[in-house]
Amino acid sequence: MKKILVTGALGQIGSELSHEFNARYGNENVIVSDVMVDTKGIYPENVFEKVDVTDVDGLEKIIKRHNIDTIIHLAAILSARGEQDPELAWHINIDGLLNVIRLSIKHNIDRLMVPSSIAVFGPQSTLYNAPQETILKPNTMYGITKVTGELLADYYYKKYNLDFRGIRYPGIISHKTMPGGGTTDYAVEIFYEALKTGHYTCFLSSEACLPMMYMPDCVRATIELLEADRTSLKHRGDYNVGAMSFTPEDQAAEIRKYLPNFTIDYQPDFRREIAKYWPASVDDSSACADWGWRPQYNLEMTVKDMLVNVAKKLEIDFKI
Ligand code: NAD
Ligand code: AKB
Repeated sequence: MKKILVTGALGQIGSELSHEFNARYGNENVIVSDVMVDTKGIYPENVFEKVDVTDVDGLEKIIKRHNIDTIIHLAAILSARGEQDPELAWHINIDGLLNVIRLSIKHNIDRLMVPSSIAVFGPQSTLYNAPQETILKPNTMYGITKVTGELLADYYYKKYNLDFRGIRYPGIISHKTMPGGGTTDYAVEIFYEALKTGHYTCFLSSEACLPMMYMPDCVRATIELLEADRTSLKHRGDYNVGAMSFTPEDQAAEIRKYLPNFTIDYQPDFRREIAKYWPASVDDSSACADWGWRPQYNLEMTVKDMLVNVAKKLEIDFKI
């Protein structure tokens, strides 16, 4: 890995992962890109390229200009926004991905990393300790694009020897960049409302139990898989990774340990139907065996750290 291109670098995951890449590989070797131009001061020390991943020529110019040999392709439309505009989700998640794959083969890209999601599971999947291999027939367009991405990873690995890797991320919790249009976004929003108003109205139902992960674990998992020895990997773009699972009620109870007056109520909307067929937990034994995955953050540690950092961001006086 000499020169890394990150697409979708202004998003929730990209904006933290790219900084870890800077620390690890040198900021001169990390080219960050997004369809948005406003970098909001996130990348003072990187070359930033504005590109739409559905524009194959624009992407190719960047790959050639910077001699890119590794691509972390994060640009995507997430689940909730994807249900509001399914064709857009297909266009960006699949046409954009095919552009990245096409150019990876043409320019001999050494390693391509593309996230998958717990959204690959569906009504016919085993939803408790969801296995690495199970029936994948999701009922959202986002899930369909993620299953397609996983199948393309296997296909291009076998037919073109493309080193394509990916993790089925759970819902990611973080405090630097707000999540963008997902079903698990509630698990981040709740901290802002708890601190600002002491109350949160949740768009999922109280018993919706979903797998979640704190950003430091997400960044570490991504780097561990990226750097793993190719010969030890038995899967390509679809590693299950687990960290913690909880319902909105569990999370509210944990927040109440530090903000005793915090209240939550429920006004479920269309996102409840999305969450209903996502797993409560995942079996990540393949990730553990193949590249040594071990989570570090549980709900208690995540809630403490989030409250402290969100309070700092909102300039609210709060101490644990
Ligand atoms: P995000 O929505 O926060 O960021 C996506 C970024 O992609 C945004 O900055 C957006 O401007 C950019 N983008 C959108 N369309 C684009 C286009 N046409 N060309 C270039 N850039 C474009 O998403 P995220 O949470 O950072 O997710 C990154 C990846 O991880 C996605 O593939 C997502 O499906 C996956 N994932 C995320 C989570 C999570 O909880 N955050 C969970 C599972 C999987
Ligand atoms: C979403 O809710 O869409 C994402 C995901 C789990 O893929 N956070």
